[in-house]
Amino acid sequence: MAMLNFEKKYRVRGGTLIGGDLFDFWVGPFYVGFFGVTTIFFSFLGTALILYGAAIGPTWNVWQINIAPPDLKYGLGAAPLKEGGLWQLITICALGAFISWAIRQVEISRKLGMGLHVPVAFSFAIFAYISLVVIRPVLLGGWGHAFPYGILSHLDWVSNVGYQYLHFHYNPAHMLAVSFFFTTTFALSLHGSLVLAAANPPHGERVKTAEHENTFFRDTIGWSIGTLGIHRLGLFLALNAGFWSAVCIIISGPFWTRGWPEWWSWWLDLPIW
Ligand code: BCL
Ligand code: BCL
Ligand code: BPH
Ligand code: UQ8
Repeated sequence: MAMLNFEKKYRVRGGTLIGGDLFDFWVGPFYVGFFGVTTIFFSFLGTALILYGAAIGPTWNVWQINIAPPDLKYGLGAAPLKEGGLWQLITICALGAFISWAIRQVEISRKLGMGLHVPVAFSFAIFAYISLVVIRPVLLGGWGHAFPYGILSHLDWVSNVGYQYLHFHYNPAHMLAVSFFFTTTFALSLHGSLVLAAANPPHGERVKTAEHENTFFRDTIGWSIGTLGIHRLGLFLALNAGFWSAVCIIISGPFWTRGWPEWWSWWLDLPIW
């Protein structure tokens, strides 16, 4: 991709966290940097290990390829390659790739003199992943509690773990997470439609202003959160969705071992009935 003229101004040296000028350059549109190299390294290695796992496995059917974590008998130890060791190496690569990706975003933000909001937001997704494959398995004492890497097999894991707690919908943190996911989509649909309605009028008509946007919602619901506010709200909702997801799975097992419907007996036990 040709470099746009104005981009020269933004492609400046510095802002790196490690290694000074080493790898401080661009390849086509991509900024590389030390953490771009580590991203590529972990991504290639992890993907190659998945392909190797598929090659020694029973099927090339993409839906059914499955790389499972070790049996519970290995606890928190290292397992032989073909009995979960592969999963352990792939998990290390995935963690390396995701964390490198976030740090590369930090370097790019620093070069541009921008806030660190995007990498901070991404770190909530990484936290959710870590809660599934590190935090909960460690608290339960076995890598076998993590989810398997396969398109259908990871869905089986979600369903099985859900039913292990009889009715996962009764998990209060899951309720919060689900509600935040719904609210995030609700907010984005309001925002996307409002901005397009104001800023993308039919041919020949005038582009409307933020005042129009404010007025639309004042007319409709009596109040407008404002053009900056909606972005703060969106970020708040999305990060809470990720955060409460992580909480809902970390507490399932380590902090509550019975069915989730039973948790609600505190309500019936209130002394006010
Ligand atoms: Mg899952 C579905 C990936 C964790 C529950 N899940 C999906 C699919 C995709 C996927 C195969 C669509 C996701 C999507 O649009 O996301 N899941 C995926 C990954 C992780 C993960 C990569 C991870 O943590 C590293 N999933 C989990 C955990 C559960 C879970 C364990 C709670 C979050 N997931 C479910 C349920 C469903 C999925 C339930 C589905 O119904 C859906 C499905 O259809 O499954 C068959 C939003 C993100 C984007 C749109 C960005 C683009 C992401 C692309 C599509 C990801 C491709 C992944 C690729 C096939 C993995 C291999 C990588 C290569 C080796 C490099
Ligand atoms: Mg539930 C979890 C919604 C029914 C059992 N459930 C979740 C949460 C979410 C949800 C709140 C998953 C989101 C998440 O964690 O994202 N569940 C939900 C809804 C219903 C529902 C809306 C519904 O009925 C309408 N759940 C049920 C039923 C149970 C049940 C009742 C099964 C029978 N549910 C469970 C279990 C779990 C959930 C068990 C969980 O473990 C899960 C959860 O909270 O997990 C934390 C977080 C996002 C990630 C983990 C993705 C991380 C992505 C990483 C960092 C990057 C990947 C990059 C990729 C590889 C790159 C690809 C290559 C590029 C494309 C080039
Ligand atoms: O760059 C990005 O977006 C363009 C970052 C990203 C983000 C960001 C980014 O900035 C943010 C703010 C979020 N995600 C936010 C969130 C929400 C939480 C706040 C949450 C709902 C969420 N992301 C979820 C998800 C999901 C879900 C729900 O499943 C997926 C699949 C993603 N996010 C995916 C992504 C990527 C598109 C991107 C991103 N979120 C991060 C790209 C990245 O890290 O690239 C480096 C790594 C690779 C190119 C490949 C690594 C390959 C591994 C070594 C092997 C694969 C292992 C894997 C465990 C196998 C899984 C198999 C599955 C079938 C289960
Ligand atoms: C082999 C190879 C890749 C070599 C590269 C060469 C090399 C050595 C590079 C090193 C650097 C490096 C590490 C490169 C990595 C390259 C890779 C592997 C890239 C993978 C990219 C990836 C993860 C893609 C996933 C994209 C995807 C599926 C997204 C899902 C759909 C969504 C959510 C799309 C988002 C649309 C978008 C671009 C939004 C951004 C945006 C936002 C959020 C915004 O608010 C806004 O308004 C202010 C915008 O307009 C300005 C936006 O664009």
